[in-house]
Amino acid sequence: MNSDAMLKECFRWFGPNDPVSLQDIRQCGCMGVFTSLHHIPYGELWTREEVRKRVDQLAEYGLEWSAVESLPISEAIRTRTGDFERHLENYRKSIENLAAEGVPLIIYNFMPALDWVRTDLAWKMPDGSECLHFDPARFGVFEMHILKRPGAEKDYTPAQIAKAKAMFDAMDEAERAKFEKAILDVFPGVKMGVTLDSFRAMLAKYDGIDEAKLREHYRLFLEAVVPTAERVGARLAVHPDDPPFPILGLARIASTESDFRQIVEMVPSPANGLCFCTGSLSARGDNDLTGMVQRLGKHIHCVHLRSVQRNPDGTFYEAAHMEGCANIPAVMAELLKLNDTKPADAKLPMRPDHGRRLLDDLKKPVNPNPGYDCLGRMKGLAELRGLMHGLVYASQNK
Ligand code: DNO
Repeated sequence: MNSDAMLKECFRWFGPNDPVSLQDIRQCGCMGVFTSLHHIPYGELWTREEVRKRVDQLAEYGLEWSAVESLPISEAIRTRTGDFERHLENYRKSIENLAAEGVPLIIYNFMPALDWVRTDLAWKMPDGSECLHFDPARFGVFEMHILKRPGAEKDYTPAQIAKAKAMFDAMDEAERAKFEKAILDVFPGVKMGVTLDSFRAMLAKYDGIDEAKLREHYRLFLEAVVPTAERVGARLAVHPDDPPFPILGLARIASTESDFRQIVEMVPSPANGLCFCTGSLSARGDNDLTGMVQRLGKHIHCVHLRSVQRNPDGTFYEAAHMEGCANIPAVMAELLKLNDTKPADAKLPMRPDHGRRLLDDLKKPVNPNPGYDCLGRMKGLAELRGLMHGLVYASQNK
């Protein structure tokens, strides 16, 4: 194995409004970014011109557009209602336009209603840094006592139900209102300022869409877009559910190895692949990360690296990149072996996912993109880069 086996080092970039600039990203030692055209509404067309503008903007800083994250799938497509045929046509055209401009790798997710979910975006660690945190009981307060979703109790353990009740009972009216807003505001997949009623309406769109139905919609989506992707040499990569278990009664179909197996077998094609996100996947103890790389490797198109610390009560927080429950050195060793076998035009790009908020970032205005401050990710990337160099060196000097 030589240095060609190293994953391509990238950062996520949220576009011109991202407080972390392209120059910052360049200085962190990245060769590319994962980014999206965030100004284009979900379902609408990405024209060649808009894509080229972004490619040129990145090139000014010597950066490539390593992966599109994401080319979002509209709720109409997921639920197969309203404008979904037109959105699918736009999706195909956008894939063509991206490929034509030299951007063939496209990440998306198939999570209903919401992208990733946490209950606290600024969880204080003993060293004063902050990270993202999920507490099922806290979420339960919201779901069982504020949203009052019928049947929500079924998703909780008796201990979590009791804890949620105690937390709710201890709050007065003002605290409850504050709590409701805090939870609604931390749904990163939702525009800030959503009300409880509009949130209920979002969820209602999925009434009657159980796991089997959602899988069917997903298959129909893949059948509609994968042939186009294959024809133009694009590669689609599905991001795992985050967290990888059911929430809010919504179906989950991209959480486990067997889910991913079904996804790649549903519409077999080199264009139908995976974004391997160790952070999302490691929030479940039964996901064998190294085994997944070994067994699903040929379908993996790109990588997100981070780790979470799971606790016995079901809470988890985002650990530092080399800490927590995911064995990142072991996963990295497998990823390097895998990448070594990939052709030059399909080498895996990776980005250190969510970092801690630490050092000077704590003194700056809160980043609108939780988890995406610069310094924590720079630390993560530095550790991952060192790990890759060490593993390559060790393989050459056995
Ligand atoms: C969180 C990210 C996700 C991911 C999307 C892909 O930080 O990993 O938001 O970008 O789910 O569509």
